[in-house]
Amino acid sequence: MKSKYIRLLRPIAWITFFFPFATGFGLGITSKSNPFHVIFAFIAFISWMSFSFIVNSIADKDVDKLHNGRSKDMNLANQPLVTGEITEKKALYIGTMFLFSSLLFAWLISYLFFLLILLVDVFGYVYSMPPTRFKAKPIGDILCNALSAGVIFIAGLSIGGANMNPVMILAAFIMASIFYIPTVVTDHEFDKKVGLKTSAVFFGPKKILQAMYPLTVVLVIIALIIFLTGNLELKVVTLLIIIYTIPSTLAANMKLKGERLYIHENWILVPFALISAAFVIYGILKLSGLLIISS
Ligand code: GPP
Ligand code: MG
Repeated sequence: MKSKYIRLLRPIAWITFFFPFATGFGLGITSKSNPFHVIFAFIAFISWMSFSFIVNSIADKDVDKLHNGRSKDMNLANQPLVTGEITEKKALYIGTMFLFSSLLFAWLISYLFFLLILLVDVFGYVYSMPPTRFKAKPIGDILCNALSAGVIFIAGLSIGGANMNPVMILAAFIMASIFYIPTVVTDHEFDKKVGLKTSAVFFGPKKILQAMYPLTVVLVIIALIIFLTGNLELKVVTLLIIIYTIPSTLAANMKLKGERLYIHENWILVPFALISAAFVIYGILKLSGLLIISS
């Protein structure tokens, strides 16, 4: 089994948020950007994710012990807080360190980056912890995740500061809402069993998956606006968004049999990881001056 710290932090599950962050980084960076800011930003991102997932494992301890391993990056029943390998007090201590680390490194970049990281830290906390615990509130779960993805996309963009396009930011938020839906549906069976009133439990898997259709229509309209008005980089990105989102929405809706969505988590994690890696490489090439994009 993986180390207890890896099971506490769940880095594989970060991919869903790394995707908007890496995309923002790749689009926002220029050859004039400060390489140290890039390093600090990645440390701030890792610290934010670590903080959010530690808070989540503390808040979910009593439900995670009932998990059967289905449709997740790991069997949550093996979390070190459930098995007793890490105490809640120690987890809280490590979590607090990561919170400070996220804010410290963000502060070293810019005032805006600091505010954005502070905001996603707050989202990470209110998503999992009572009294808000938005993860167990219909719509609250989707909004909290989509807003976090939107804000971390802005943070990624802001490292270099190029392409800070409000319409593109809106597209990122809507795309995150769309892709969060299948993940909450694959969790439906377990969440219902343990009494978590997520959007999928409240509205039912079929209805919530169908909500992907109007959201995809709105996203395509926004993407077309960006395509017609934006620079070459944004044109390519919006084309990719359209090519990727339409089949995903159709496939997710087709793969529901009864109340169970037959989608393996890798169906989202692998493409997200590959696209993120491509944007990180693209960003590094731009930063190093090897790739010059004229806008
Ligand atoms: C997993 O949530 C935890 C996160 C997505 C971190 C939250 C961070 C935000 C900034 C919103 P979960 O408890 O719903 O899923 P799982 O059952 O996989 O732990
Ligand atoms: Mg959890």
